Amino acid sequence: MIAPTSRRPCQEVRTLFVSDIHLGSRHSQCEPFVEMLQRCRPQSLYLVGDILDGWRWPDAWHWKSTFATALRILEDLAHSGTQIFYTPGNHDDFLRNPETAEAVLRRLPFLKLADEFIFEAADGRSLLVTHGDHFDIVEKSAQWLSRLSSWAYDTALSTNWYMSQLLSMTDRSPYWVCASGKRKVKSLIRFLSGFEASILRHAKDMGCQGVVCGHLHTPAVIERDGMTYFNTGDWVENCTSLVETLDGRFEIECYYPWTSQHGVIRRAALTPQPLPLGRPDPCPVLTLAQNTLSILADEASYPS
Ligand SMILES: [Mn+2]
Repeated sequence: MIAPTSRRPCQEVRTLFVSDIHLGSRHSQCEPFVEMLQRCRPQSLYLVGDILDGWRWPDAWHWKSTFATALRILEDLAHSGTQIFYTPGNHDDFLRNPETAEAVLRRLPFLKLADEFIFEAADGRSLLVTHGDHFDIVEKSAQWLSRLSSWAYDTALSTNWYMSQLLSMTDRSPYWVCASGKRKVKSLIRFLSGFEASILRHAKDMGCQGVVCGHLHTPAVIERDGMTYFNTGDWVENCTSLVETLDGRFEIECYYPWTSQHGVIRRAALTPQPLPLGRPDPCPVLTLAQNTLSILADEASYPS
């Protein structure tokens, strides 16, 4: 189960997986992301899509200086030996264009770019690493709807943020309403797409025993039919990453900045829980966000 763990100044880990940072969007939580990167020394780093938000380009493009800091830290990590893999998502799918990819790789030659990677875990399992939008039926069959909902989501994030400022709610996430709204929308997508089932089926076809993805913005670990589904969460609402420790354990870490003690980083570990047998599709996801929020609620009067 979930349990807060102590802060460590700089943690060496075997592998770090992050997704959905949405650099270029005004709602990207880049500061806690940079803080997390500075505290983590991974042997391998997987950028699991929607790292850059090309959909904001050019009109709504919002570049903060911390974005450049994040890129510089990635460069430093690469120079000190971290292998960096990047699988694009739907918001940075311009990287799926070979010419654009080539131009980006000229600037950032340390990146290994591919649509999917097969990752060998320390415990011997093979995990497929991919963003996940290929398994989102709305994204695949009605991209206009996906873009419309992305615009509506962005507007809702802004409204939520301004409301928080107006009401001086400095001790809670400025996106607390959106987090629950987005969960409902993404639950619908999961329901319509059979998201976890279809992505795990694909991973199995690829000879893997599990998958690491993003896209839904909901951190999760699911054990199902001998397969494991990891979702790294996001850096808009949840500020989560998936970590494989040096001794081969998988943990979802939360670097949640909105507590009454500003700047304090919370960290939490989640152990995969087997689902009860006979659950219909779609299965309920064990979400870190809800558990984390309840922990933070105890400590920092976070809204339930
Ligand atoms: Mn996505």
